[in-house]
Amino acid sequence: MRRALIVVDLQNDFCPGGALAVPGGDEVVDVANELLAEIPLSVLTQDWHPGGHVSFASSYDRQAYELDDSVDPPRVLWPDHCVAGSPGADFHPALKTERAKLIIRKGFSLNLDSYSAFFENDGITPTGLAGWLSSLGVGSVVVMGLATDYCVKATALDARKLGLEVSIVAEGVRAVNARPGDGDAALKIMEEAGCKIITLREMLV
Ligand code: VGL
Ligand code: ZN
Repeated sequence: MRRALIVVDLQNDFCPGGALAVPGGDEVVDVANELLAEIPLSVLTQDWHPGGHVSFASSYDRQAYELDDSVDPPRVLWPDHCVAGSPGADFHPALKTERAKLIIRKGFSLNLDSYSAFFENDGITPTGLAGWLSSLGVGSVVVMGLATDYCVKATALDARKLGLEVSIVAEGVRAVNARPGDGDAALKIMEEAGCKIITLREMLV
């Protein structure tokens, strides 16, 4: 059974100084580069939104990080981030993108967000990643990146739903923590769904 690496959203806007900065987000780039050297079949995801995107607080004249509870489940409204083609949407400059075999862009529909690398937030519109992995005989994925409490969680949970073995590299994830503890809660939910939380060292032996 083949194994693949999924590196989630290591983009400038999710790193310190970016529009939706995840604390310590840039610290995981070295971890990504090590894993990209180790695991030949690798995918980078790239959050890639049109201006005026459904997830942007500015689309409603609301404040960033406000909770929109007019939808079920309630969603966080984000600062404008990862606008397609903008510098903030670029990968972190130190990420060795040349090692990756596939780049999956997500969140490009104006009225539908996509946290997961597999399905948009309607839960059914595929990104194509599941087909790519299954056509290559991948049964096991290693997941890392940003952010633990949103796109990493959604990606890991969808991978489990698709029947994949999932390992999350502990040093390779960082959380937004819009509410304190969100990152730890997300790790627990992933673990309960059958994801293994492993260290980089365990991964490399
Ligand atoms: C993400 C919020 C909005 C993520 C993307 O990569 O976790 N979070 N867009
Ligand atoms: Zn986004």
